[in-house]
Amino acid sequence: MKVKGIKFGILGMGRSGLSVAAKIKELGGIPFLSDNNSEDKIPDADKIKMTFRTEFGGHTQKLLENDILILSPGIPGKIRILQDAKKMNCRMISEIEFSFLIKQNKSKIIAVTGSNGKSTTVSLIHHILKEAGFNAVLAGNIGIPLSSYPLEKAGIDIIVLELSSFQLELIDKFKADVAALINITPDHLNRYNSFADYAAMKFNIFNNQTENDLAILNYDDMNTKKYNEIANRKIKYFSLNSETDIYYKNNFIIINGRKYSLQNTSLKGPHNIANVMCSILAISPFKVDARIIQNSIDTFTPLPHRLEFVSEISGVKFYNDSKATNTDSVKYALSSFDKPLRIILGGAGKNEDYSVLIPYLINNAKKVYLTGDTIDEMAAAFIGKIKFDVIEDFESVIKKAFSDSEQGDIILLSPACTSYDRFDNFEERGNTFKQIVMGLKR
Ligand code: UMA
Ligand code: ADP
Repeated sequence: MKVKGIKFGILGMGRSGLSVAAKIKELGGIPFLSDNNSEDKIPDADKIKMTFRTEFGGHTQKLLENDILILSPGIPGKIRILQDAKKMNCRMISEIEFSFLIKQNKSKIIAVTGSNGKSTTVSLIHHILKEAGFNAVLAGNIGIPLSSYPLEKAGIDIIVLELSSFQLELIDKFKADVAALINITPDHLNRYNSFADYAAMKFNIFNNQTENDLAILNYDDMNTKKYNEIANRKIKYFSLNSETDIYYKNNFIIINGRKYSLQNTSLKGPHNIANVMCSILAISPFKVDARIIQNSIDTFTPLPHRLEFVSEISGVKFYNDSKATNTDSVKYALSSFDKPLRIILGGAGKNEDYSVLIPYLINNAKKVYLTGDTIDEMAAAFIGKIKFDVIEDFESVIKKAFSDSEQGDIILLSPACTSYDRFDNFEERGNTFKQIVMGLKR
């Protein structure tokens, strides 16, 4: 892609926007950054203004004076300025597409999407590849913009890329050598018109693949298993229940007759077995020694905020699952323990139907505690079906769950919602939970 001398209008001054603007400048292009937030709300606005041409407090027609628009993932396509841009046939791409277009051909891409399990899976893939000696980098929705790497230079063997549905919206030429779709369950329904629209974005991960590329699908997920339009490439399935290309049987993961043990892994729950299977399939074209794979499964440290054990106080165990921001991840959390738990639910909602949790709560919850902005919505879904306490304050809800507990109980924060009602992100919510728990210990 020619960048030198080209004018790029970039929407969003978050991680993606700033990273892609820096790359464009480095390659001789002319970036113009636009954000709908006012200057005082953008961190380091002074520095940004000194480095780039900018506008704050709204996206104006100035954006349309550029040759190409690059959208940060958080920018919904329906905003006014983008409607104008469409009418003018202005070229619009994502930060992922731009990065792909400047990348060295030799650097391979393993891309992973899904409603849940992306970060765990890409982190495990990256860990295995590093252990095997590849120069592999981890990028995308996990928090590191793809454009922040020296993609235009030789040296990167494999890019392990986590892709959200947002990042799959504006891709065109993007092609993954290996593309995996872990699952599709309701999420982000506040951005899309329907579940079908959301699911369609996820399938974009297979766009442009050819017979030399590998597509990985979950045989247990009705929404991905049935997908039969992805001809012209190799397809491999993973399953917890059926003997597919890779599967789970008698406590072993089996692929081509070879067995991997999960005896020493720190990952918890059946969903994580699926993530491990997906990871093994994803690295299969790269010929990694089986001993290295087994050793990597054994040594992988699970990411924080995903069913993370925090502490045990007076015989009560606390787990932080702050990254559980939709109902499906909460279903898996509830199925990952062998005894009923006290679960803290609630936060900022995404138009999900919370009643889908009822059977899981009946079977696996000792008591339910509702907090956050979704209190009314959740209470309306649960009333008459399950008992719950309502406590608005985050610290108080944790203390109440603890004071109700007896020895042997488990308290789990698994909110089924984003954190934006009270916190900047899921990490802040999870860290606050951990601090409060450690306070109880003291
Ligand atoms: N903004 C506008 N106009 C708008 C809306 C937002 O200018 O109409 C501005 C905001 O004021 C802000 C900037 O856009 O200054 C933020 O852009 P962004 O939301 O795209 O955030 P980034 O910091 O660029 O982070 C993005 C991803 N964020 C989202 O998809 C919302 C990060 O995923 C990702 O890690 C990062 O790129 C690097 O690739 C986060 C996320 O929440 C973790 N992802 C969702 C999820 O996992 O559920 C999809
Ligand atoms: P993502 O990056 O897709 O959000 P994470 O690995 O960060 O995925 O996990 C997010 C939440 O989903 C956590 O609560 C985790 O326990 C749960 N989870 C992880 N893998 C899966 C899976 N394969 N299916 C359902 N839930 C999962």
